[in-house]
Amino acid sequence: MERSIRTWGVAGLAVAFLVGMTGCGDDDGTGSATTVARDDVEQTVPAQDGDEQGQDAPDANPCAPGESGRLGPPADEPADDATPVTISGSEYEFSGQEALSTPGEYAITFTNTGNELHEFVLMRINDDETRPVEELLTQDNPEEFASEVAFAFACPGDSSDPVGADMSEPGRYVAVCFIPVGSLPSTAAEEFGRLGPPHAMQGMVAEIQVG
Ligand SMILES: [Cu+2]
Repeated sequence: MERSIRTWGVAGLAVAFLVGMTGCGDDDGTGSATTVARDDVEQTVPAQDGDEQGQDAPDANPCAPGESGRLGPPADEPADDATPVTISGSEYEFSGQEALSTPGEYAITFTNTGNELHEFVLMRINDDETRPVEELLTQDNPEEFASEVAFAFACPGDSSDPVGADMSEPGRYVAVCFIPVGSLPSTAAEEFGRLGPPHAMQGMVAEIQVG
């Protein structure tokens, strides 16, 4: 599957969240949500420009009362014979990802058991990439060493629709959450650009060896 990588790397981590949010703002979600290519992201939100990030805040908090509870483009439908798996996210860790260690097609339901907003970004790391995940997280060129496999998002106490994840190719996969620390359903949209570091920096990242 060819999909743009939302973002990667410390400098642009919060951008992943903001890009997704912008795509599902105050419209009705009829196909206008898009995945923004890295170059576009960098143009929109210059790295090292923290004072300016507030101006790129999303139109709406997806978990505020009356909002959709959804983030980003519609999920890829799972294959009919995909194995259902539930992954949980909370502050600040994933659980249940061991169920993904066998090569195959999965239908992943992401459940948020925490108090903050959480996302499940699943990437496959290229076979020729040997650096540890901790080091890869500091890079800002993820398209050169990884590709996106699946994306899901859930508000506190809620679950995503099942999303298809083709993990039939053995290798190193990584699940990561880029949502900034302090993201609550009550957080005003304009505050998202001024919140803490991404959850990944607090440990919400899990390497999954498949095969
Ligand atoms: Cu998170």
